Amino acid sequence: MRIRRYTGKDIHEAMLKVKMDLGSEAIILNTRKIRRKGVKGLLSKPLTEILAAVDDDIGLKKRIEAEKTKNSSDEKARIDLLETRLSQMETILKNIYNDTKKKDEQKVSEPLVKFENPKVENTRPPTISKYNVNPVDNPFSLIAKRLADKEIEPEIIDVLVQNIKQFAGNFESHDEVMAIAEKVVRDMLGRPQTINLRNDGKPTVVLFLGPTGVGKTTTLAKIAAEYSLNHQKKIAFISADTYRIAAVEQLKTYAEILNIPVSVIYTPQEIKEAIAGYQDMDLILVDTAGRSHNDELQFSELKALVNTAEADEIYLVLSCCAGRSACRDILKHYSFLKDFKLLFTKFDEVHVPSTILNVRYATGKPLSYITVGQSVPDDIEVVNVENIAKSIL
Ligand SMILES: Nc1nc2c(ncn2[C@@H]2O[C@H](COP(=O)(O)OP(=O)(O)O)[C@@H](O)[C@H]2O)c(=O)[nH]1
Ligand SMILES: [Mg+2]
Repeated sequence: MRIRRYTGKDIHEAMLKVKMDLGSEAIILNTRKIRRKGVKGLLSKPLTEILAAVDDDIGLKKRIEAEKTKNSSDEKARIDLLETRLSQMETILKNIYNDTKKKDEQKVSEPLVKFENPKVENTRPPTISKYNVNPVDNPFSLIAKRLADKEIEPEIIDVLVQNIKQFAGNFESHDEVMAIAEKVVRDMLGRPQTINLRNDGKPTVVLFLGPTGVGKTTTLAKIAAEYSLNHQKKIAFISADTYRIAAVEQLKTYAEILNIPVSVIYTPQEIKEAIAGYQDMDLILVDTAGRSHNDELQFSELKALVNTAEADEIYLVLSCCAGRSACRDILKHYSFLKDFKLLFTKFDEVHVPSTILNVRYATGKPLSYITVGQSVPDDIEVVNVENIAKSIL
């Protein structure tokens, strides 16, 4: 890690120096205003000083970045190819299923498996599985056990295993069933959706809600950096988190670094005015206070804010670390929301992102971004459902 100080006549000049010297991977540790020494300092405007750091393995990071960019341009072609292959695979699966079905007409007794799907039972004659020696070896039971070990809700396991069976038919090789299982989990996770910018010249208003400490403010800054630095969009922040002075200060610090205007509102009614003041912006990101679940007054204020803001999009921000019962509790409190997307933080702090599947199933709402560390602006990605399905299974 290398740490250096840079000064400039304003934040832009100082940031430029940071970028030229340390590159875009630099992390900003602190910014402050300083004066030149002596009489000259008293007469002139204060300078901006930035304390910035960069990891020494920056070369490695660069290579990873280059690889990422290459991959994303190839991605469309890859998805097309995969989709074609998948539909070919489905046809082959169906054919083999029909063949096996005929052959199995005379065979008897099916091994005892949990999560039997009655519909499949009624329409399909009993079969003998290669795995019928011991139910534990049955791939469906194995999958069910794995999911249960990973704290996936029992109801979800039930649905998943039914679907896997329906797709898998009589496929019995472990690898084949696992490949199908992954596809079923991916389908359940759905396609992630990101911010959809309006194209009528009006700003897109996006609200971030969620419990205290999940990472709303940090995430807002990451998204703002992405849209302002990489997409050249004009961004404004509105902070509705006035419960803690530090919360507003935190947002203001990011705003200053990114040169983004901020307005602070103290009552839900003020949001209209704040939005009206930013009509020349492309994107307005609204930070809110995490509410204590038990404080009904705070929640009714949050509801009022949601109703008054008439935001284009709402993101419910949740931590991957939240356990099953905590999640249920949180979702109950935010059940007044109609349309929203799910944004998960602290992916880097869990081994298996089971919470993502549990919450996705419980709400039926689309996934969006995922944050993978504390670093602003780097540690945010669009959810990769392939990776999540793999690690859940
Ligand atoms: N490990 C980890 N920490 C995070 C992540 N996102 C945010 N944090 C940390 O979580 C803490 C609370 O973040 P903050 O944005 O203030 O949360 P808020 O109260 O929801 O606004 C801070 O220390 C952040 O650095 C993440 O993806 N991974
Ligand atoms: Mg905050």
